Amino acid sequence: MKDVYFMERDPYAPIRHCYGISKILYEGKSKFQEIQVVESHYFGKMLILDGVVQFTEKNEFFYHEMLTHPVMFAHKNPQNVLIIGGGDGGILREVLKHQSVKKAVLVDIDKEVVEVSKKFFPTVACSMDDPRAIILNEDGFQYIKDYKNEFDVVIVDSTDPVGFAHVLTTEEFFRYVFESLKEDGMYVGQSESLHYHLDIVVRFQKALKKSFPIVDLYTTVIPVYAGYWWSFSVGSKVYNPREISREVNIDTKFYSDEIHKNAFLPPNFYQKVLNGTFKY
Ligand code: AG3
Repeated sequence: MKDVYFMERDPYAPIRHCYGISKILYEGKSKFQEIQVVESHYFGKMLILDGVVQFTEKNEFFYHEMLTHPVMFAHKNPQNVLIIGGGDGGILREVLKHQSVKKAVLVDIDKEVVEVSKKFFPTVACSMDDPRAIILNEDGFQYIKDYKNEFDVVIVDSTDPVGFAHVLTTEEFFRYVFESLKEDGMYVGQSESLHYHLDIVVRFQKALKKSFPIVDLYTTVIPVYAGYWWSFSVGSKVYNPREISREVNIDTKFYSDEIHKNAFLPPNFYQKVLNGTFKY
């Protein structure tokens, strides 16, 4: 395979990313989506769902650490954590680094993502056998409806909000998330690119504000996601997501207390972008 490229099509924006690859390691179709694993020259193995790169071996830790730790460290004592999506296990690995965690439930609709990740990405799916982890293959939207006042933190690690993942960005879903959280609970979800998907980010934030008294947004650089500059949306009942409430005492590659503080956008810019007075 000389000069062979995998081309990713962004589901919304007229953007194409191309990656030189040496091998297709797996191609399959689950009940929900197409699953591919390819070996790329620069980023190592990549997991691709419905044609969109989810993570790469080389830099998955940026996303997994940044979706997990800001909220986990803003919360004073996260013990019971729910992960919706995230069937590859990357978020679970990061959540279980926190000693306060007694139970982490991972609910991913697609069992095949879990199986493929265990086979091809052992360093990502490495915590599935932890005694504190419960792995369920169910619909997260239906699952969360049955829980009230149960979780300290809910993390949604979903694919782009098209197709079956769209429901995880609706006002109705955020109401269920709010109700499933304890009185000081926090929610975080990946909320797309501030460059190419600004309308989604704005819609996401507005929907969260309908349920949560504290809503914020932070970003980090992810070179394999369209726009590179990726956003994460937080809903909180009590804690200020910008403030770290415990010592950062876990082993991370990227996340630190300084990164945490700098990840949140200065209010001026952030408010203008989200209320539409700063357009670019
Ligand atoms: N889930 C979010 C990937 C979003 C990529 N979207 C895009 N490039 N348009 C990643 C799952 C990793 N556990």
